[in-house]
Amino acid sequence: MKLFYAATSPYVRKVMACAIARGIEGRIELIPTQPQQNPPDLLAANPLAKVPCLVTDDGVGLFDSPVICEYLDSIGDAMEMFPTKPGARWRALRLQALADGILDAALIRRGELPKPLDEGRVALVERQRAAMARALDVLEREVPHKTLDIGSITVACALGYLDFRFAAEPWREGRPNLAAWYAAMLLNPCLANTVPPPA
Ligand SMILES: N[C@@H](CCC(=O)N[C@@H](CS)C(=O)NCC(=O)O)C(=O)O
Repeated sequence: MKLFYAATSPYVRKVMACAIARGIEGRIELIPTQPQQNPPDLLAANPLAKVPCLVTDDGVGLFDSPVICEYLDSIGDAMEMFPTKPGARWRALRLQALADGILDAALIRRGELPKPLDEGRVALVERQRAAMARALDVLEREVPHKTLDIGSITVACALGYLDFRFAAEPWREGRPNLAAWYAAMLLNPCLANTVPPPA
């Protein structure tokens, strides 16, 4: 398998954390990629020109991160990242969606940074900021489970991204339960070994 990869992408981190948790990271060849430059081999595998994109041994290009992570769950026989029992499954998928939503909002905000902040952009940035804050408040009230699965891994990757790119907005303030949960989660090798490089 080949993974179009950018070291700073939180979605790539999700994929690598799942691969490590399942003990199959050695089967993935990493292809460093700058998606904004539209490299032809990435476009051939993912017309959306985004990372992560996994090319299976059969040559199928898979995207986006939820699909790739679920595919990795079908390989090998280690602990599943996508629980099958309904209660645990919906809990994990809901958390994944919430944390992916934090990341999506954070990336929109970063994309707006270099542009002149006219009224429309101020409103857009504020809407994304508020969505992130509300989602973090939900996580503080409903602290995730400590078991490793796609839900807890995605939340940890989202919080790590906030530390990496939004250090000026300390999410731990007023959220002691979530902060303690995150510190404990970072002891897992799949998260400890995928921390983003220094900004
Ligand atoms: N929903 C996608 C998001 C992927 C994504 O936005 N990746 C960013 C890097 S963090 C990217 O490749 N951006 C390139 C672009 O939008 O041109 C996923 O979960 O994989």
